[in-house]
Amino acid sequence: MHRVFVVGVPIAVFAAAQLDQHLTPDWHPERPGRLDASLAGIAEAGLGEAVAFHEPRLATVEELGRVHDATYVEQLQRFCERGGGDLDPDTFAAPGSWTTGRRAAGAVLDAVAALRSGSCDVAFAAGRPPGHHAVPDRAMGFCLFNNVAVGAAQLVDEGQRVAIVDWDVHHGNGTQDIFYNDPRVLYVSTHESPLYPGTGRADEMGGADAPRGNVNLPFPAGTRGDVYRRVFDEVVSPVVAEFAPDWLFISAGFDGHRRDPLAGLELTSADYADLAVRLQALVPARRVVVVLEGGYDFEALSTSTGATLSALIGHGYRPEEASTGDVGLPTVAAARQRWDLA
Ligand code: OKP
Ligand code: ZN
Repeated sequence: MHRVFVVGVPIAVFAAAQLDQHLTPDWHPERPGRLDASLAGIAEAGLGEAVAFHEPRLATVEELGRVHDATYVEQLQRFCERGGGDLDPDTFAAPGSWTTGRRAAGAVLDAVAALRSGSCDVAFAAGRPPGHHAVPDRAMGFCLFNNVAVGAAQLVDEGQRVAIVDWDVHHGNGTQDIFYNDPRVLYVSTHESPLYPGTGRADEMGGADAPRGNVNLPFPAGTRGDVYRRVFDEVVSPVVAEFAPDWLFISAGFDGHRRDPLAGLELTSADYADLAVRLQALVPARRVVVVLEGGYDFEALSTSTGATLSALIGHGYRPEEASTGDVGLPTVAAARQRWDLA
């Protein structure tokens, strides 16, 4: 098939060396080097020619204010300016975290703008720290600002319908909270359970104004790609299709990979590629924004980033095989019932 690109290249990546100014303690899994590992996977996938790299801008205080309380944003700025420190037992702010955090959110806004202008087919916002645990008034679980929510909120303010599919191994409690009662945003999370942060029960299906707007799919440790493909085919795809979003954000953490040290799912990079293709089919062309969340094994970050982006532009880079197995199958059956898809 012949494809025409008006201007630019298939993949726009928003990432920058400055994102490593969010310095974390030596032992911390969310560390500088994660982005290099993720981006290295793009080269290993042979996508060099297909990718343009851009330095992301800083989200403004006003843009952050679409999802965060003004007092929290101000407090975080002052905390960083005074040298930073612990925000909770595993969330840190360094002096550079104020700009780094705003840049990670800005990367999502830039990604949306690039897709809109037609300068790319797929956009990847490769920021750190991740964002999906951050709630309106507080940092949490390595996250300072809810990057994906900042991007979604901007589109919602413009009247667009947005689906956020969060395949990070952890439940995105912050994203869920922010949009729980918002009928213009569908939030779907596959996650390992039990696991940090302990939220994400299947019976949380949306607030009074958005009664089918929140889909939680908790899976046991040991779940593999076959079961994820099934739940995407049998639950995620029909529910997202029914919602009919204009845009789809992937909260793309790669910590469900079998190599990841923080969790127990057993996905491979090829599994992520398969999931990405399924999601891309649910929105018009040039409306998929891939947002990096977690992922703490460098090799898994590389292969999974490469395989995911490759799949989204129709290349077949699969450095590992898809994984198979039945663990977690009951979650799929239960979700089909719950969502009237039986
Ligand atoms: C961030 B993201 C128990 C361990 C807490 C926090 C994990 C945050 C993951 N104190 N671990 O979703 O990848
Ligand atoms: Zn995670």
